[in-house]
Amino acid sequence: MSARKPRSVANPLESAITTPSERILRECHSLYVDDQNGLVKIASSLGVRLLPPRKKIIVMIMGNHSAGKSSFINWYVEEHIQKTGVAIETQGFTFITSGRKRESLTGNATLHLYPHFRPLLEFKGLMDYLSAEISTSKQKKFSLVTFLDTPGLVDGDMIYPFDVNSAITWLGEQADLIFVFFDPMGQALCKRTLNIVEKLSDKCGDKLLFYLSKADEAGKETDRQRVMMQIVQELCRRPGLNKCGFEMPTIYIPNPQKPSRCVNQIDGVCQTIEKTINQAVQKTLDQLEKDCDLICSTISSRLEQDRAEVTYKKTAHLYSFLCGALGVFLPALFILSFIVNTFSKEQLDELLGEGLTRTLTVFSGVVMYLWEWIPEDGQVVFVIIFGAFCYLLLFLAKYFAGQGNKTLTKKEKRMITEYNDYIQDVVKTKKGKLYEWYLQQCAAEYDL
Ligand SMILES: Nc1nc2c(ncn2[C@@H]2O[C@H](COP(=O)(O)OP(=O)(O)O)[C@@H](O)[C@H]2O)c(=O)[nH]1
Ligand SMILES: [Mg+2]
Repeated sequence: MSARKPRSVANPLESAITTPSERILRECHSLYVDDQNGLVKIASSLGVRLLPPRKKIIVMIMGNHSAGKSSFINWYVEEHIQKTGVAIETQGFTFITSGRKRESLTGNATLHLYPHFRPLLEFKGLMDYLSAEISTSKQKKFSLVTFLDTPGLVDGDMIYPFDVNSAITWLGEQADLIFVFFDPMGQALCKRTLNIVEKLSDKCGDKLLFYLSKADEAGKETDRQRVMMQIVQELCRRPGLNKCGFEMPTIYIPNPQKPSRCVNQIDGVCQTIEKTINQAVQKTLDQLEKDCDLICSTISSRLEQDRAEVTYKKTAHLYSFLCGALGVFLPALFILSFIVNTFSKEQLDELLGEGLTRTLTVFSGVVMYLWEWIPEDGQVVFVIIFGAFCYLLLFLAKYFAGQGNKTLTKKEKRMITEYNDYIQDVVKTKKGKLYEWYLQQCAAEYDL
């Protein structure tokens, strides 16, 4: 029996299929989420919150009911994932993404997969209309794209089970690209679509792209031109959208059974997606650099602060020691002087020896001299004040001892220094390599 080769994650077949962009994004992501040395974990130990970068871009497709949104996604993925048809098929939001195994997820599972989208919970009633479809397809750039299919929009009496306008607007803000599909049939000028587009263009106009979908159904070239003019005019009439000069490529799903002479710019859509992926790779690498710098500067300021804290604490401890020593020494000397005074010189010589006796008698003499100098009726007051003064000294000693914030332990200091080294030596080097790789890929693409 021949032994089978063990399956490894990075088998040559898989690395041949994955594109450089995909690998760069994946490696960046793992630099953030690594269990041991992940940047998210390092940053959080320093009190800094980092979000791991996304591994894919999000393309939201919106438009009228029956504009061909779901059909476009199926065409891109080359698999019949989304139901299509003239009936209102897509009532909710569906994430369509690639994975190891074909799966359909419910709302809660979808949020688990996309934690960035947890705020969707605040849209009442939406959870029942949220789902995800995972496909094993690797067609085109699908392994780097998550499509977001949105409810078909219609005007009039249609009641949506949630606030569809705000939900689409919010999701559009999260997306990297927003495609708005207008179809040439009567529905083209749905008011609800225009209202949402107007809102989105205000907040994220740069990622908003318009397409005339199902262009093969528009009839003759002149009819298509008329439809386009009509849509563009309607768009320009909106105060929030009056930048005009809209570009509106015409696209349709190629159908070999029904060849059409109409120009199909659907490949341009794929190129737009690809361009956005490349921008995302670059953004992710730039963010990685920024996050590394943020962590390193946090570490150096933390160490700096710790050094200052240590110096401050040392001074405070010195004061504490001085006050404590005085607070004990002064009353001890005072009491000792009285005790010494009750003995005769011979008794002391015998008890303590000559040297010590001489020192003690000098001290005791000074204290007794000062004591006698105080008028008799003031002596009680003096003892009270003296006692209070010594108490104050002890109090100050305690106060200084408690001064200063917690400083870093040796272990903590070693750990954050190691983090710093790890980021400088490992992460930044890796980032440099990934960047080079990215540039090589760009160069290769232009060469072709
Ligand atoms: N002729 C033509 N029909 C299309 C095209 N795209 C979609 N359709 C048809 O239009 C109908 C609605 O499409 P669908 O994708 O469900 O639209 P959605 O409501 O926007 O998701 C379906 O019957 C599709 O077969 C296209 O490019 N050309
Ligand atoms: Mg649909």
